[in-house]
Amino acid sequence: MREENDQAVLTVEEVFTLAAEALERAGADSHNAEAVARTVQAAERDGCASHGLFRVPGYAAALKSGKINGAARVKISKPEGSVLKVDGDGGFAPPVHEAIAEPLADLAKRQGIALGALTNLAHFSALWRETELLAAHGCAAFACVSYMPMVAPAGGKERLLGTNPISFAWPRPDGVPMTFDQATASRAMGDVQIAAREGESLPLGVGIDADGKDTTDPNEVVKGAILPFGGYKGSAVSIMVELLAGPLLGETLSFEAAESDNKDGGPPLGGEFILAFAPEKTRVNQTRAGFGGKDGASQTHADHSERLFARLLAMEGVRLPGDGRRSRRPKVATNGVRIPKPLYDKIISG
Ligand code: NDP
Ligand code: PYC
Repeated sequence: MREENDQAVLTVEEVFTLAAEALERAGADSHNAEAVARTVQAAERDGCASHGLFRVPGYAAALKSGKINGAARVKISKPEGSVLKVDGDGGFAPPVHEAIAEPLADLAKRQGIALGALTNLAHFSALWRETELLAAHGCAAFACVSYMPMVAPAGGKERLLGTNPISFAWPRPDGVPMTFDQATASRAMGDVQIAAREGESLPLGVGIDADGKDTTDPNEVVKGAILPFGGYKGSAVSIMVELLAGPLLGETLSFEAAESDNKDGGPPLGGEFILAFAPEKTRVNQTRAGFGGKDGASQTHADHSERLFARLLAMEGVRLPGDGRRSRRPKVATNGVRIPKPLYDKIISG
């Protein structure tokens, strides 16, 4: 680590070590600490400041308060039809994601589609890691998770919904999936908190203050609520996430998670909904003309989807989601990962 202008500058390798050691000091065993550190490292490698080292103090607080089991071992039940029930043993989500990718993909390849019904885990990271782990096994994947109330539903003035992210990954022949991963709020809370830390203002329409009035001040939004993305449409998607990650799995809604949380600043325990699809099982073998193939010639799902990606990329100004994140890697590798020195000190001092 070197210091520059009140920032700590780290290599991507140092990010892993910093995170893993902090989590072990806070009480996690190496299995859990290293899995979380891989997720933190991947976020920083891709320039996702809101879900990298920024989250380590929260992870550590949840370990120290005893809310999270730092020695958790994922329990994967025998599949029931297309459902794979997974108990996170009260631990963090990343070790669960690493453990289930292969069995969930295998189940999808047998059944066409498989639901990873994840319960009793704490999610505090970006979701693209779990959908991309499944894409690496040849599956398309969708994941969503709720959190604690931070978002006012459309028409409302008070927080009720989580920032409730959704991620989708589609495997591609070159091994680099098309992935999107986005909060269903107009901003992730992490980005609102970082804007507050940096003294920046937010665009109008991102959030409201505690009195329900529009504000551009992130400190006021932290006390009030973020608005859903796209008005009532985003609000509807966020409600769907609450239902899929909560009642569908027998897990908490965001407001219930907050009611039982000990408010240590770390993530609450809850559920995560992950669907894996095996396109080779779900697709009709399409040999008709009109889908880009020659009449009578078969076409795979991969050939077919590449037609869409080629059309998209042929348009000026269009890029695929996920490519922005990957394009940041060389710059991060050259310039290093930069975090405020007070955040570094907080991570080191535990
Ligand atoms: P962003 O708004 O930064 O990005 C959303 C998606 O849009 C990304 O897939 C991004 O791809 C894509 N995108 C952005 N710009 C373009 C463009 N010009 N063309 C095509 N695609 C584009 O994400 P959010 O701020 O909503 O969320 C940030 C992170 O916070 C997510 O990783 C999310 O999982 C995490 N989060 C986690 C929560 C939790 O409870 N664990 C809660 C809320 C959020 P690219 O990355 O390539 O730019
Ligand atoms: O940035 O909104 C957020 C968030 C909540 C939980 C993890 N990240």
